[in-house]
Amino acid sequence: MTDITAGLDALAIETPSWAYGNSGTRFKVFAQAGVPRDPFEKLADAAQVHAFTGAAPKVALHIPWDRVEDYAGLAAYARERGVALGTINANVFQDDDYMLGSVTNPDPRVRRKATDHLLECVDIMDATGSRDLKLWFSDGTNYPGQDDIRARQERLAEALQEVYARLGDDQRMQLEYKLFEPAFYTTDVPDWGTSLLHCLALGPKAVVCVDTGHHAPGTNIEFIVAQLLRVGRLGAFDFNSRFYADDDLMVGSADPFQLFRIMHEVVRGGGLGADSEVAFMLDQCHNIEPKIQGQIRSVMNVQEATAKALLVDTAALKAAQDSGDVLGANAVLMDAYNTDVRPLLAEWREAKGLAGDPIAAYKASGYLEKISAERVGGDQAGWGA
Ligand code: LRH
Ligand code: MN
Ligand code: MN
Repeated sequence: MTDITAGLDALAIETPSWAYGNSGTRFKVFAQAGVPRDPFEKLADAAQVHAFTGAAPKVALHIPWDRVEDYAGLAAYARERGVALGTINANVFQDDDYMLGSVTNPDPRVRRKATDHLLECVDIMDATGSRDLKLWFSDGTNYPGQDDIRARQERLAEALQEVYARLGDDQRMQLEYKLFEPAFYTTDVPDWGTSLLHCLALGPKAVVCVDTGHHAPGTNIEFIVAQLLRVGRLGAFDFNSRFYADDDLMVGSADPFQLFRIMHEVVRGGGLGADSEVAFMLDQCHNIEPKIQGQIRSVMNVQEATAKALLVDTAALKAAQDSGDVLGANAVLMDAYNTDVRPLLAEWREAKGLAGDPIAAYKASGYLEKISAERVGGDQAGWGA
């Protein structure tokens, strides 16, 4: 139990500010009562997730969705509510200028504008005390011949180099990849290999972000996790679930077994613990589910997968593996996965003075009723903004 307790204590999940606002698909954004009207209210909601789970102490921002005058003030506001500001997510995908790309655009003026935004995000990190800058580029092409694939890589490398040089000693750059969408023929950072190549060229402060929804169906994500941990370049997760593509559903909802397998590799590779530098972030869009409750559920799902991974009898697993006992090794892993860890997690929470059932406690708190009455006219998600 002690190892499991220590492992769970070490698990700090970062929730995304954009999950608290209204969001939707390209077909419809469904407005919900009580959604935040500004970044401060998003932080207040994120603080509720931490208050009820004890496991979500950080909140990631997305710029410009969370643009404010005074970022140090925003960080202070977060601290007053018991949370801290985490990763700064840059946004170079929602401007008319970026139709043909941002940092890989053939037009140097557009590239300059995009790179300047990334540099501005580092200024914001200085003010908020954030360690990580997360970069995801929607850049790519839709048709063969549309642009020079290799030239786009050179432009990307140049922009990344400029931003990397601006990072402080304790700051990092996370390069997120995504197979496709919105570009459908080539994407400039489509996979972990491309991301890793750029990171290796940049230096140790550049690390890969694995968004679990950004792969081809059937991709073995835990293999990628194991590889990146081996070379010290797994910077972060953007956790979510998918049935088809980048569905952004609650993590652990579509495939809890995959989440367990990923967390098993994280534990195996030293990605969880006091000296780990892996950021565990959620990147979800709650379209039809209540926002705060959806985040609480996701945090609980990650905790459950982690507790199961921590339960793996590593000595028995190694003995079975070393002796070529295929079924025995598989059984060790499945024993852990098939354990009901909910009582153990309730105990872990109660030992911290929290309710054993965070969802029930949150629902009973009346917070949703309170914000629904107080907040009128909230509509800034990210996607709609
Ligand atoms: C892109 C992405 C990226 C963005 C977020 C809103 O699909 O995963 O992380 O910043 O969605
Ligand atoms: Mn993401
Ligand atoms: Mn995504």
